[in-house]
Amino acid sequence: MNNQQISDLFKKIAVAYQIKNLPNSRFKVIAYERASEEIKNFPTPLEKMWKEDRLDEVPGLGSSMISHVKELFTKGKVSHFEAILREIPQSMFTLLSVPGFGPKKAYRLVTYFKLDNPKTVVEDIKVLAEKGKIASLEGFGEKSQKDILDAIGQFEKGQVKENRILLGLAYELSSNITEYLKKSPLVKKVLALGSLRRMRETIGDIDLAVATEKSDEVIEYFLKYPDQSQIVEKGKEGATIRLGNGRQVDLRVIPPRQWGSMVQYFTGSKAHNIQLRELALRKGYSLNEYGLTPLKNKKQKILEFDTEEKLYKFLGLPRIEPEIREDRGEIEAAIHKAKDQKPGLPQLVKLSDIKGDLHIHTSFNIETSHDLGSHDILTLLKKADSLGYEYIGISDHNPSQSKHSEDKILSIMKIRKAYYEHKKRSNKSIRTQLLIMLEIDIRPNGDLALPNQCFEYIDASIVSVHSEFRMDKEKMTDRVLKGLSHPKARILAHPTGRLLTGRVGFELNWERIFEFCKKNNKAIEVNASPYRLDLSDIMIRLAVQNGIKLIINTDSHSKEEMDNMKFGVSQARRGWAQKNDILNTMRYNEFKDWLLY
Ligand code: DGT
Ligand code: CA
Ligand code: CA
Ligand code: ZN
Repeated sequence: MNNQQISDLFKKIAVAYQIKNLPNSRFKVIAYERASEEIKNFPTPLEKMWKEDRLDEVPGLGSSMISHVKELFTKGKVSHFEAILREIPQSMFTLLSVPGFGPKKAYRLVTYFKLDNPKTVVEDIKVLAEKGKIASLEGFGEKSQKDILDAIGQFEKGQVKENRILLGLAYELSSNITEYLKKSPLVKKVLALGSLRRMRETIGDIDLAVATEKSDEVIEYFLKYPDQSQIVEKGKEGATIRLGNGRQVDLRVIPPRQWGSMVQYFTGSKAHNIQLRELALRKGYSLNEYGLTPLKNKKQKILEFDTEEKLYKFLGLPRIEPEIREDRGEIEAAIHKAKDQKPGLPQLVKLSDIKGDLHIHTSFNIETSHDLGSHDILTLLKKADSLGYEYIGISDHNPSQSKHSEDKILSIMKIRKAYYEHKKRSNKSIRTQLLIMLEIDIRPNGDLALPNQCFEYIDASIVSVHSEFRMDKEKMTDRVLKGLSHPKARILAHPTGRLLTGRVGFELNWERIFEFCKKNNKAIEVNASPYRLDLSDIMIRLAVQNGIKLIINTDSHSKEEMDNMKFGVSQARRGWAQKNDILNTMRYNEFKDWLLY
């Protein structure tokens, strides 16, 4: 079984617990849903982890789950799972892939109407709804019967509930394949396309293109990729495989002279391509992956483009950066630019513009109620130096208030400052400057979780919400603004608290937040962790339009995570952010002036 299949199985178990509704079901549901997400996003096949006796390294797997997974690999099934699933009709799981159907609704319908054929269940429900039989069911009604028919209509057009992985994982998987492909001397160029090139926060499948004159050989070589677990499709111009973890990879091969058209087409987005096709039609061509085909003069040959620049130029546009090819106004902006009118396309911020990272956790134990980092200050400073950063901010979580007296916290904070300063002085070869910061919880009443006399021992602070997410929007806004109003609170970190693996995050009144930040010179974080990417691209765009200053931070808990900066920068680019929207593109002296303001 590959990771995708195990993830699906775990999701089924979560659903089964939800339906059973036993006293402790609620916790099981949450635990299995979380594990299902983690497994789906885990880069290594669980079977390999099992063989190496490393299942305990898979996040979200508790000890009982580990024993179930072991049983799965040794016996091919799990008796505990079979017992749970026994009373649940398989047909309801089919129904769950239709948008708009949750476990309770699906279970109610299949049991009430005794629909136990997974192959016909969707059609059966449709017929019942058309006959008006569902509306009369208690708790359903006309409206919900119509919604069901609409949802099935969409399902029949091919829309299923989304099954996507995090950008961070897709990036890693695709880098490995790219590296493999580059080893073949026949491969001239390799590029990841689709949503991955556009750096969307989640990815459906991985698309890759190779430029070569020897397509057959390259396709054969691709099919021998060591982590290939299944060949889904093989043709003259490409192939599709499945990886060990179940994820699908589409490869296209193309001669270099058509490279530009091919990568443009499969970078998408679909919506962007549709707009571009309109422009082509107006010039008398149809746009496809091979080039521009003349509409009238059929004898005229197809126009080929070896670079994207040339293709865009032919259509009267400058090349548009992949991250903003979403049909969110980029083509209009590019046309304006071409006519030399404002506003044109933005000069998007680049990874190389970043001069520092202000949200990094160390292993120095200040007894917080959250997690520590796994590396010490010197290791992190060296890593920062190797990234070419002029400065970093160490933002450990504040010491736990429930476990310590104020005096104790004060003494911890003094020791911490002295320790960091000593360590920094001890290694003169590190050029990166150190800012001693702290990530402070904003408590439900808006107070910061640090006694006031302790602020003397930090340069500045990041503030963030880590508890009590379920609050009324305006109350949550009051809470955040009160926390941010402390003079040393400079940055609001992971502003919505969302997790891309399933936590929606809380709502804020953004008009009030933006107004406050502008008036009081505060910054909002773009958290680069692939699990968060918070703010989202759309919110970044809104912040930029409102003139809000942003900071891109990795929220690293290890030196390796400091490489996640690229994911934050890509989201900022997707939000049309330019260099001067991002504070940590400033040189050290300028940044320090802002921070210590
Ligand atoms: P994903 O895989 O769901 O994360 O999203 P994408 O954008 O990678 O979509 P995918 O893999 O279905 O297709 C890759 C690109 O190929 C897509 O962004 C645009 C292009 N493409 C695919 N199908 C069509 C189509 O029917 N019309 C047009 N114009 N472009 C298409
Ligand atoms: Ca794709
Ligand atoms: Ca694809
Ligand atoms: Zn943090």
